[in-house]
Amino acid sequence: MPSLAAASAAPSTAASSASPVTRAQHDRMANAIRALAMDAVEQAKSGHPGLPMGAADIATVLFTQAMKFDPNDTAWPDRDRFVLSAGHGSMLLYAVMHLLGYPHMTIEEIKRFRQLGSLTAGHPESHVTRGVETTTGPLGQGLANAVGMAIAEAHLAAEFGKDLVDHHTYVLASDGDLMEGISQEAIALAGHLKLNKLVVLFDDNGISIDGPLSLADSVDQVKRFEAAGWAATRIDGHDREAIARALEKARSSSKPSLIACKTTIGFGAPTKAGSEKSHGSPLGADEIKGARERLGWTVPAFEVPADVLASWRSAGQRAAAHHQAWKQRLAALPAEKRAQFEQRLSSKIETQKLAAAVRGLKETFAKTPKEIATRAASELALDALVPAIPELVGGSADLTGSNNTKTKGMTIMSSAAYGGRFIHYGVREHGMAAAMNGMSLHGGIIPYSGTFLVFSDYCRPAIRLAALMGQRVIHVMTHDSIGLGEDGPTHQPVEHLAALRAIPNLNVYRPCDTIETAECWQLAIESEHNPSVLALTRQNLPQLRRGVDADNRCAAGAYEIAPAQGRAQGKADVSLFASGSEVAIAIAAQRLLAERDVAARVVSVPCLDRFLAEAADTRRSVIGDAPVKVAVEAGIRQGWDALIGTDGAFVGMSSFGASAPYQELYRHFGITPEKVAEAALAKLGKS
Ligand SMILES: Cc1ncc(C[n+]2csc(CCOP(=O)(O)OP(=O)(O)O)c2C)c(N)n1
Repeated sequence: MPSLAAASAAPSTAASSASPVTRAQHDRMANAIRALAMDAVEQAKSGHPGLPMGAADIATVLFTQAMKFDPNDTAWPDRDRFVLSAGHGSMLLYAVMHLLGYPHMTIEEIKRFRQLGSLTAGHPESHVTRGVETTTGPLGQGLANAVGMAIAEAHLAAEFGKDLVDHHTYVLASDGDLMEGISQEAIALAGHLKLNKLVVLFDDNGISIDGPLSLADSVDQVKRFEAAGWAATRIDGHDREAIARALEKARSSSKPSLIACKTTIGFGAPTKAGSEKSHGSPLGADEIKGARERLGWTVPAFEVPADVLASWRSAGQRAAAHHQAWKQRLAALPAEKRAQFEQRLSSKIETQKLAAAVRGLKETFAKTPKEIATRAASELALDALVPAIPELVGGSADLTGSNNTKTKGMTIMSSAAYGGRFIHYGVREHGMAAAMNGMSLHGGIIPYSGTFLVFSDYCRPAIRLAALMGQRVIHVMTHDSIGLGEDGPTHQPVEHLAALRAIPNLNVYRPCDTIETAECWQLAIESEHNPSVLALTRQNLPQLRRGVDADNRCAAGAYEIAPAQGRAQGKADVSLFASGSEVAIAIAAQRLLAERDVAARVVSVPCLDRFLAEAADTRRSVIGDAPVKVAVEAGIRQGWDALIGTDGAFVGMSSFGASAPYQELYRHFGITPEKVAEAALAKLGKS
């Protein structure tokens, strides 16, 4: 094992069980975290002091001896990642960042804990605070994000080599994190992929909100992790040397590592330590006074003694030389490889390559129109996009053949081949979606995945966080309506499009044919700060777009795909709005209406979210001023009133589906050209 001297030169690969500080120094450094957490929570009159006080020893050893990072460059690609999965303990992270010398994490920010516009939100928010690696709070998500980060590290290391990519991902997880179901998916995937640079420190304090953990849980976590293929150990989480030793061992493990650290929640608080009373509310003045006495902390609130701060600040600089050496290695690379790496980590994709690939697809589809399902069109799109966009890493939650997310050229990512670009996530939709967030946060990867649209419910908490964080993750969700047929109502999404559209900052695409599918893929890949869902059909659809449009017509979210015949642009008796598989139905209805001398126009709405974000003028001109408006979508009405108003007619679903061949279901539920035409005629008083 490398010596202590080596630890300061190259902290990524080295640490020593012998601490560089004395026990007394360590205690004072850890107590600085405890005091800042107590003080900030007290001042905010809200927050969670228990975890930061209990886990202060773990954090002190981790950040001052094991981790490599540069407070002055939070975007350094080869930094170790730290994920505070138990986001309620946010003051732990803020205190550590302040003590280490992250320039923006000033004492003023600590004093503004939980206040509007501060960098110290109630739970850590990566989109608000540089140096916070992911937004946590919903328990279990951070742990699963970290699995994605470790996957990204392994993948990029395989591609670019360990000279550029060689870092660890550390997680602090609580009882709550490990009780959440998502943790099982994450742990199993990490064990299977042998992500040996993932280290989970479990804050094993035996307390949650309701009281002792024994009220609700009796899992042996060490055995549980071992069963999933992890190296797992149990230590005293207040013993700095045991923590250092365990970390050192974890770093040389061939498996992911769990270190279960026995701690006392609220450590130092005279009456509330070891009790749920310290979990989630200010300790109160008397308790804080008592804690200060016990901890020997004599300075006033928000103050840190100069010697303690100096120790922390010097720890913050431990990796400076390492960072410098990394920069030199990068600079010494052949220009092309360096440019490739910098491009990959910049999160700026090569838009010209993307545009060329999409143009090629549109030309091919225009030349030989195809009547295929949009899931199949998506596969054709991916055949062109995956080679053009090296950031794309695909996968599926055990529905690869149904989701069409694996292109012919893709190889599988495994513990023997991290360079593979397709991940078999197993039947783990939630873990998959959260791991995708982690990959995107890590950088260098645009993850896309596959499952059925109905199982978006199983992914939803992670998709919501992707939207909150503004992460580019792409969910291919096929079998997007009753059009999937015989599998029946358990598998037929009805409310899912509306439910996903309700998530701010998420774009839900539902293309109507091959060309729209290619365009929607382009938009999803270009959306650097939005997650996307591509809702795709199982059943074949006619190709409605025939020419090659230079523009991406889906970009505005809605456009007139079939103008009213014999009328000036936008002038019509009826406007028909539809998405996906129902656009063809609307066009057939347009023909039926023409037979009744009714001029109807059809507006395709591949992305309602994008459309509603357009300027009012654009929206008005696309919606048009036809006196009758009808929307048709094989889902619920919710959301469509923004186009058709409360007076508009809606043809779609208002109940669960049923098990039958899909053509019969469309007839049974009245989603047919005839019913659309009837709805329009009724509104015109012509029925
Ligand atoms: C998904 C989810 N459910 C519920 C909560 C509310 N919550 C916050 S912390 C917590 C449990 C606290 O116990 P533990 O995780 O052991 O943290 P500790 O008490 O040790 O700080 C709960 C239920 C949450 N944040 N996320």
